[in-house]
Amino acid sequence: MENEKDENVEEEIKQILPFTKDIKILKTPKGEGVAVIKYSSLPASQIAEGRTKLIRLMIEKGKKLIPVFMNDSEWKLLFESPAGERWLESLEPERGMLNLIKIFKGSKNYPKSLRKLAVRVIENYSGIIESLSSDSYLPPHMIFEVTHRMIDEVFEILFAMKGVGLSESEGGILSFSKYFADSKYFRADDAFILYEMESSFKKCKNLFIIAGKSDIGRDEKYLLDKVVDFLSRCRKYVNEELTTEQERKREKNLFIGITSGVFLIIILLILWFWKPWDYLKPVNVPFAEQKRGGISGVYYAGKNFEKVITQKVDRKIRFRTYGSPVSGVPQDFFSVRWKGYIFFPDSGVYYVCTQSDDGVRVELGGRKIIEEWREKPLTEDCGKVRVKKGWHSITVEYFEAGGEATIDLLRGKKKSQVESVPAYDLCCSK
Ligand SMILES: [Ca+2]
Repeated sequence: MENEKDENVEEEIKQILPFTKDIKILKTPKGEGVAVIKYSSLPASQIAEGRTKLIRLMIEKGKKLIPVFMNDSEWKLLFESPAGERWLESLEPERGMLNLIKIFKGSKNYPKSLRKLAVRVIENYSGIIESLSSDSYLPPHMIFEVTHRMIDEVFEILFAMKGVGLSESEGGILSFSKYFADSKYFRADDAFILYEMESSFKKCKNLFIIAGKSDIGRDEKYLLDKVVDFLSRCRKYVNEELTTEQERKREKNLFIGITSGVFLIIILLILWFWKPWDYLKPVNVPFAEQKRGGISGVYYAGKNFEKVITQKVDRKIRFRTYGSPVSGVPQDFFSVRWKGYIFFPDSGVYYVCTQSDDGVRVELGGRKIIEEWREKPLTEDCGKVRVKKGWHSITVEYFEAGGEATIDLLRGKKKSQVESVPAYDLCCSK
């Protein structure tokens, strides 16, 4: 007989909620029921709408059946895991409502499943109350009747978490402050919500009987808001209370891991852009201060330093000629090697460039920065360097094949603003 009735209810639920994949009706000790409804992924608004319709139908038919919605994984957890089995057992009349909290509190194996179920139940209730309070179709006393029942159940959950049944606790609901007053989530007067609910129910029901209808007034609206606020605090409390030390530790470690990972990435990014290892360090040449003003160059016959012709100090590494740059050097097929020091007045990024016809190569601080050792028309070639302020060793090699012979050593902080390196920043003259 009972089963037959349940089947009818299941059919009705399926008609109202076409997205339902499965239904199980669970009886509670008070002879009421929870309809656990498995749903497909659907927008929250559609679920809320379906839920409102369903509750309305249940109330109209005088059935005290609270719908609880669960997705596939929650459904699986509830009906296919040992954790779920015990939850279902706890709904048996002789076991007491939601004793599950007590059962799981002692078991270290399912803290997460328990927490999820308890939080889910409270969230569902909260959603139901919110949709009921905006439903002008239902008489308020019916809304308060359902809300009262759900709040009652939530108190059962809270008390069960303290290891006591609400009905067996001394003082019943009045002992609420004894157990929960020290929690940051609750106030001593939270327990009075039940009484307020009761008196609102009576008031609205009397009005309904006398006038044939009643509306939700400002007081009732305020009470329902208060209930939703209370449920939100309950959810936080349950979530925190049922998180084990181990889980907290794991979360903390994860947080530390992520934070230090992010920190490391930031450090790496800073290093990547700053490149401190990339800076050329200056050389210690104390004589350079007195001997600055030019750089020594050796001039050769032949494109590849075949025969020394002369050595002299040039004020700049710079000439442009169709003839011989220095007397005795042939006008074509010669080469020059300047070797000495160059001064950088600031630390930072510099462009060191040559304008040359023909080939050129430049070594700065032992690092090759320009290598264009080939016959070519006049072109500018640059190397980008990071230097520390001070003197740095430099070697500039150049050759001329035929025609025009040009070399100029330039420097600047921007590539578009390089200028010939002045004699003052070259070393060494005699
Ligand atoms: Ca040439």
